[in-house]
Amino acid sequence: MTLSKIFLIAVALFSLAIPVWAVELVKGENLVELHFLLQLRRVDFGQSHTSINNEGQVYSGFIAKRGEIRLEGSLNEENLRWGIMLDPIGLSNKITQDAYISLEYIPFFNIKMGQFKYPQNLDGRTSNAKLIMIERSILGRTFGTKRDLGIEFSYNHKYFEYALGLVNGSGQNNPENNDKKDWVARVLAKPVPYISLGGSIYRGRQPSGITQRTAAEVKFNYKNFILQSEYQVGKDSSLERWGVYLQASYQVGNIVQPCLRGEIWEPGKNNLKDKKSIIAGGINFFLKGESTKISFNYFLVTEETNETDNNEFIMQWQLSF
Ligand SMILES: [Ca+2]
Repeated sequence: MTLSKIFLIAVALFSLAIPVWAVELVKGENLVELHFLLQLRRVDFGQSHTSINNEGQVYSGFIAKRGEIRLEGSLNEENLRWGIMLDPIGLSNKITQDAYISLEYIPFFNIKMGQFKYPQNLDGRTSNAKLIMIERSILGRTFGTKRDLGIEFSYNHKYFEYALGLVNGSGQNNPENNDKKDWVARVLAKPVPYISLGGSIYRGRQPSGITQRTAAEVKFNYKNFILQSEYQVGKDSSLERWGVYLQASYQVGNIVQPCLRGEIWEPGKNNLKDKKSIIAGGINFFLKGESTKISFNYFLVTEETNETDNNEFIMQWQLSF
């Protein structure tokens, strides 16, 4: 066990002893909040020793998936916000997740600079603690949930939401690798409180070739019922990939939430008959709020050709405040 993991477990135990959602480290004008997310899993998959959800995992077993420690605060009557987020459990080159300063002086025009998750698709934008299924869709994590260094202009209004970013394009914790900057945007309309619909795009040029993404998304959230769907196509040099999914969930009281998702994913558009269809079903049992829970998911994976035994069962314990 590495020192960083021992440190993380110490933080987790310390945190469990504090019965509040966000810990105020410093009182006064310069308030600092501590947030925490711990995801621990038992994963079982078929004889093929390949997992669609846990790349590089060859054997079934226990996984410490995430241990995110987030510090954030604001100055000047919340016109200036800042945040850093570390994950000592993750890969060594991914420990620093977020590091940003955000200026919120101009109406409808917040400006953020640093490293952060840039705006791209709905599943990717959903924070790790608030995911309904244990794993994102393949579309969501292939094209979304990516971080980079750059600047972002955004605003979240009752009737609309936009985010426009300019980023290096070289990815999280990587130095810039060419003179080109990539641009990215996501725009949503919210005509009524329970519907949001919109899309996102990414246009960039890497040393290896162009990067392009185009996505459309819709979310319907009425009382305890959530239905969301999105489509996205992406091009990296000559590799073209696309996916589409539909996900539904219903929360019964404050205790239990069954969820279901169907997805089609094509990892290489130029290859014939390499599509996968994934049907995932699960249930969440809430222990405190919606972010501290025990979840069970089953993934039924069907290949268009070369069917492999890679169906997967995941149990996850998640603590978050
Ligand atoms: Ca670049």
